[in-house]
Amino acid sequence: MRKLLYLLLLPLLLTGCKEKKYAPAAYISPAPQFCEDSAYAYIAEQCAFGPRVMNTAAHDSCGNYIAQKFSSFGATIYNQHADANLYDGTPIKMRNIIAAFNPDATARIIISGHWDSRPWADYDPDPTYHHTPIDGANDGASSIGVMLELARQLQKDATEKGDSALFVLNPSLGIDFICWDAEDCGTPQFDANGNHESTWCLGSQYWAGKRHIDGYTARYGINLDMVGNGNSVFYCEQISMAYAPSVVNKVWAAAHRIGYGKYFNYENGGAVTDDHLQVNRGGIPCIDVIATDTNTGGFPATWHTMDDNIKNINKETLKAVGQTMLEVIWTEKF
Ligand code: AHN
Ligand code: ZN
Repeated sequence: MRKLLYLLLLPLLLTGCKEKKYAPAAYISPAPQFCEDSAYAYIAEQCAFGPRVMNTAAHDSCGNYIAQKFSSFGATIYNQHADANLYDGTPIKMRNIIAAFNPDATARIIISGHWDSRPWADYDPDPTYHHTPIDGANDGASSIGVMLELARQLQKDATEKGDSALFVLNPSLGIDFICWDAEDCGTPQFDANGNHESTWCLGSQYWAGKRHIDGYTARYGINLDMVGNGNSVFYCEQISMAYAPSVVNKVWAAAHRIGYGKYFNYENGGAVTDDHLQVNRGGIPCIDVIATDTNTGGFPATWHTMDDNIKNINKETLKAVGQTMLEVIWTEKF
């Protein structure tokens, strides 16, 4: 009886070996390694200016820093200066910063995030801080930190290939890193008149109506928001799914291919009023990669609180998002 069992098992074992031998090789990504330490350093440098609140010296100095960094990585910089008004009528001076790689390529993608920080910690558990500006290490600086590291990798790749071309990876692909201003000065909780969607995303609203280059367009956009805290997961955001489901799929599939499926969950999330909505309204399909807190199911625990500072930046989350973005860029087939 026992002998018979072995005999029955034998072919099974053999097939097992065979399958292993001819199993497809593990996926090897063509992308370079995203350096999360580097992204972290760019976040710390933004925070060191102080809160990047509209109409402040810290804001303006940090804007110069961001433009100078992208420029040092070989990008062509476009600035969009514009006037707008806060929810209460206060006039503000905005600056959208656009860093273009391969500026002459007609097939372009946008990678964006906002660079301003919220003027009020109006969700802080301690009400005495509700009128205090926040560092916005996660809410603001994390997206720009990841984008700067992506830009550094583009330059590094061109240099290593010994090509004088700025962007040798794919000559027909152009990338625009867009740093939105005035995203986060939407109506505060303490204002009795209530929240209005139009008070958020002022920089991207302006750009949707008037591009930095006449007639500018892009194939698609990926907006990053709050990509730097621990306990973060990225669900398929609903406005993204309505306007740009194939872009969601492209990014989520890239993450799963390289082992970051834990971070990029295929389940549906909520709908978030964010800069990607303005880009979509402007006619370019754009998604939002925005964190949900794994503990609460809401925005990250530091959201609009004094705790949104460099101490709560998590390098593993930066790596998961940054490496996924490199995978998307390096496998784009235009
Ligand atoms: C609203 O709260 C209306 N939108 C969230 C967008 C946001 C704020 N992202 C970061 N800060
Ligand atoms: Zn915010």
